[in-house]
Order: sequence, then structure tokens, then C-alpha cells
Amino acid sequence: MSQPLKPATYAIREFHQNEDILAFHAEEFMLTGCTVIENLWNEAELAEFRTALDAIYTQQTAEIGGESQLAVIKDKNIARCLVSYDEVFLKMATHERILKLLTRLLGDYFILSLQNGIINLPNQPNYQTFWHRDLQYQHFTSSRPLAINAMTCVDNFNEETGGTYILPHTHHTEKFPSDEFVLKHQRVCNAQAGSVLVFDSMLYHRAGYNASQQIRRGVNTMYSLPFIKQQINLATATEYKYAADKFLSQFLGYDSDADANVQTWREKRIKRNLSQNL
Ligand SMILES: O=C(O)CCC(=O)C(=O)O
Repeated sequence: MSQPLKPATYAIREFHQNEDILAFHAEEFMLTGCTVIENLWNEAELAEFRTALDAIYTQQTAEIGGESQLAVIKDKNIARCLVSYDEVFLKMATHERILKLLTRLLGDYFILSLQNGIINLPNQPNYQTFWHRDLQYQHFTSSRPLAINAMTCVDNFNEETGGTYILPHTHHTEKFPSDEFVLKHQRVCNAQAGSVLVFDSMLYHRAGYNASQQIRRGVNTMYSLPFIKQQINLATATEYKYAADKFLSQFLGYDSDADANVQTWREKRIKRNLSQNL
């Protein structure tokens, strides 16, 4: 990795050094709660994401009986569980660089927790523009991340279209900070389409207000340690179609769902033990 200008220091003996750019992203994530990976997707791939996302939203709106139904639960302009509708979103969720960073931060057993498409329409705030954590209603802190979000900027996130706002370090605080702190320390993450904002799911964040004339789409993919329940059961949503693939079946949570009864629990472990001892 090319060395940045060395900051002048005084009376310091120990320095953290990164062996590569991925290590820098991991360092930045651990210290602030957020890091941005730029240019992960090209224009052709982004065009594919846009078309697929819009089609899924149209399909899901029809499935539930129209937008008025979505309005009842304040779920307008959000498309859910994208991986089970179109494989381009599985490709998005399993980008090699993202998985490598997640392995550094979460270890080698994590699952896909949710994947939502956020369709941020011009001049129409929704509940995503309110501060929240993605592990909702939780007020404890953890020394290591429990879950991580990768927000793919499908369109440009900028001052006009509304970047994602974060409150740095707040994954390490229990309560939502004071109004004064929020106003002073909120930071907007603007990024070009194709970039990915990676942040701790406990970090307070919100969508920016879209004051432009264009739709601003993002896909929020959340990964978690396997003991955290998925928003939608991805084993049943994908009808176990990836069961033969060792990585995908673990990644989609086929192996981490609660077992139906004692016998199934034991049989699964016996089978696993026998295959490991072969
Ligand atoms: O669209 C954004 O910038 C943020 C979306 C968000 O807060 C979420 O999906 O949880």
C-alpha cells in the first residue's frame, strides 16, 4: 500500500500500520464505525441493479395489493429480500472484496441478515430519514461488531440527492446522543454510484433528504453473526435452492435456523461429525 504523508508525532512509541487497503478499511471501520469502498460496481452493473430493483418493487407492491397497503405499515418505496427475487443481488451481496472485509471484522461465520432496496424519491421523506440503528431497539454496546451493513450506492449519494448521515463512534454508546451532539457531529457520507458504505449496524444513521429531481436508490445489505434472527427467513424465501453450495447454504442461514425438534438437532450434528471425521 502506498504510504500516506507521515503525521508528526511526539512521545508515541506504538503505531498501527496497515499492510493493505483492506486493513485500512478495517481500521477505519473499527475506529469510527464506518468506511467507504469506492468504485466497486461499474455503470453496466449499476444499470442492471436499477432495473432489477424497480421491477422487484413493482412486483412486491402488486403482491401486497398496492401502495396503499404499504403505506399502512410505512413501507412505501422499500423493496425487501432482494436476493430471493433476482440473482444479481446475490452477486451484489457476495462481492469478494466485501466478503474479505467482513471476514476480518466478523470472523469466518456470518450470514446474510437482510437486503433491502431503498428508493429515495425526490422531496418525499420516509422513516429511513429518521435516525435509527439497524439492530432496532437495542441499547447495549459490544466490543466487536455483531452485524455490519454494506449500503451500495446504486445512484449518486450527494448533497442534493441526500447522502447517508452517520453519527461517528455511536456504535459504542448506549443511548441516542443529545441534540447538541447530533447537530455538531453528524457527518454526511456522500459517494459516487458504485461505491459501498460499510458501517456497524449499531451506528446511528439516517438517509439524507432527496432535494434533487432524480430518484436516489441504495441497497442496504446487512450481514450478522449467525445467532441473530434474519428479517425474513432466507432458507424458505429462496426455497433452499442453494443447498448444494457449501458457502451459500451457510451464508444464507440454511444451517443457523432453529431446529424443529431434538431429533433433528441431534441428527444434524451426528451427520456433521461423521462427515468431518471421514
Ligand atoms: O438510504 C440511506 O441513506 C440510509 C438507509 C437506511 O437508513 C437503512 O436502510 O437502514
